[in-house]
Amino acid sequence: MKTAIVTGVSGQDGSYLAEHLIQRGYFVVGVDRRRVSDPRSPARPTLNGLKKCQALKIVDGDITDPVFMTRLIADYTPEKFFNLAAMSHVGQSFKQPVATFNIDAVAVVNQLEAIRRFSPETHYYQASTSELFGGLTCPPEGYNEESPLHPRSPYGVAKLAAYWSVRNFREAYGLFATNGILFNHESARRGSDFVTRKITLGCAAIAAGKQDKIPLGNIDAYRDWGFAGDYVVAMDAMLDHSEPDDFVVATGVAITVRDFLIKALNAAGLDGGKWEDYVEFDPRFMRPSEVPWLKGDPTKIKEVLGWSSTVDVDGLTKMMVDNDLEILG
Ligand code: F7E
Repeated sequence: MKTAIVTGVSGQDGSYLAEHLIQRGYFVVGVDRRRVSDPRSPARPTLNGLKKCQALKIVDGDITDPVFMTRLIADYTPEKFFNLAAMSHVGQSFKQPVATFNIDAVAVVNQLEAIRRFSPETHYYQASTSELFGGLTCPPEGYNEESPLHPRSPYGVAKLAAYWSVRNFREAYGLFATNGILFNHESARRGSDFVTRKITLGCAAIAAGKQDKIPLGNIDAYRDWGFAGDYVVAMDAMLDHSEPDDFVVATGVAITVRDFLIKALNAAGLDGGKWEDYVEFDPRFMRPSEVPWLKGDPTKIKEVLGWSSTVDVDGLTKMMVDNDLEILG
């Protein structure tokens, strides 16, 4: 049985990826931080679909500990290693820039070095991000693999260091190390502090009479939102490719946060035309430097790997709102 290590396994992407790999016959070693379980809410709800699955082993550990990570890599010498664990909230990264750098950059160098020394045949995937581009000068056709990089947050800066570390280990030591430059990808498993889920949960709560307004920051930002379940297929395909390379993963369509809100209100049976009635501006959700416009150009991944997204933003919004209406009654 082929083995894959997935860090961040209980997150949105990690859980979809574990399901995908197990379906493909892999034994998945999922890394998750140890946490005290709360009897009121089950631990790792994203992994409910894999309960008692023999092909998934959860290992408690912190990716910032190089001893833990080196031992894990040396013990399993996996076919594939997916680094999905991260401090992934852009706004929060301004408050914890050093922790963000340790988790999102330094830990990646440790992983690459452990792979170089103890498992050099492993195919390595780094969860890179559209935040590398910064969104100040988005070309009309969208950012591609050759676009200039200008991160605008401590998160983006750390991910940039990780991105170049991956390329450097590939060039210097010949590792099969890849960057998946993923644009925003969402689902019903998205954390409620990211804007799409905050909006879909908010719309469902308003429809159920449990909330009046959704507090939001900058609703003029454009994002290219795809479905996370699609994007994990792209990650895996990158590691099955004949050579290591970096790929943009996106839908090629960008809309504003405001337009996403309008779609979500309509999907919840409310009047999207009256969106102003359902929102209140809250400066706490503004960022010191904003990323105004992110749209990706997925031409390369389509041509080279034959991947394209299967869910558009309307389908995605409906999927998330339907889920949240069910949760909130
Ligand atoms: O913000 C604006 C916010 O936090 C989207 C991460 O997965 O994708 C994600 O980063 C936009 C921004 O995602 C609120 O200012 C307005 O312009 O959902 P978000 P993100 O920052 O784009 C990239 C690709 C990653 O790699 C990241 O890990 O929405 N916005 N009002 C708000 N955002 C939040 N979170 N909350 C608000 O109330």
